[in-house]
Amino acid sequence: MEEINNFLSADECQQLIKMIDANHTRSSVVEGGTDRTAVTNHRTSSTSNLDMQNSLVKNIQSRIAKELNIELIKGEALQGQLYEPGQYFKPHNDFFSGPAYDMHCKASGNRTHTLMIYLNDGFKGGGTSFPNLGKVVVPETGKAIWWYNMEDGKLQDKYLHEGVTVDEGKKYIVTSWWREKNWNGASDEKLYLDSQKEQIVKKVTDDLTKIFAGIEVNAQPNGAQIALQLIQEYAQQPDITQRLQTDQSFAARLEKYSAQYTFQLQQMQNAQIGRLGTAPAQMQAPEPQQPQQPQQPQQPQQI
Ligand SMILES: O=C(O)CCC(=O)C(=O)O
Repeated sequence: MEEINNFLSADECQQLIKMIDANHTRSSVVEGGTDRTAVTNHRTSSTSNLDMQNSLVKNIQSRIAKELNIELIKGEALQGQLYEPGQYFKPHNDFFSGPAYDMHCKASGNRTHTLMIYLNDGFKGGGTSFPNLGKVVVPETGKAIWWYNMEDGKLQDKYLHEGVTVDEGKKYIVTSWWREKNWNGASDEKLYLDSQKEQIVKKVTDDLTKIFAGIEVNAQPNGAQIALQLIQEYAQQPDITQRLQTDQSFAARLEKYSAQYTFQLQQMQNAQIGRLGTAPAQMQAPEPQQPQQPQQPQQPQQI
């Protein structure tokens, strides 16, 4: 792991803090062993998606690429993170594995490097702990640290890290992740959905048969785009259109099923731009009772 003092000036840090203050929402993680992004007790901070058109943000992204000796196009959009008193990010790795890899890496590849920058200091607690290295980095305004999430093509567990609880004051950082290939989140998602399509079509077709037969069913945890298209095509069939007009409970079952997918689609879009909403009945992402000490490959990953 490398530490670079004064990677940003105090003035640059202040400007970024202002951007984060102006726009942040509760951070999310990919739930361990799944492809789902959710707000959980594993990470209680807030995230701000920085405006990649802003000249300062652009300039910082270029300086990071230079520092890491990596092509600019491989960088994900920069994020700011804010920790208020009592907030933390439990131990995690930044690379994706298992279903989360399928969801987020099919086009862009995995995360090879992480660089984070402390925008302030003077708060209590809030260091960055690397338990496998036996090291805790003390935040200092403008300091950057970076490490490899992959070396020689292999995922590196040694950089497991934790944002330790902030006891007093506020902690602001910027996080920056870099990929094996050109970063393209939309293509990652599309390739994933294509691979899931056959399975989703079968499941939704089965669900629609059940709804027709009077059975209430809930949406599957993914595949919203495909499902909504199938539902629309289904509802436009003349016999179904007619039954929807005359059978209210059938219409209600189909409407509820469809609304769950609409919500899911919004959640996916919101996760990409850093906002999360409240699920309709049956769709609430479960908060784990007790955050577990993460173990490979069940570790949550941030997104
Ligand atoms: O807040 C920290 O010190 C660590 C942040 C972190 O682990 C992350 O955002 O990935």
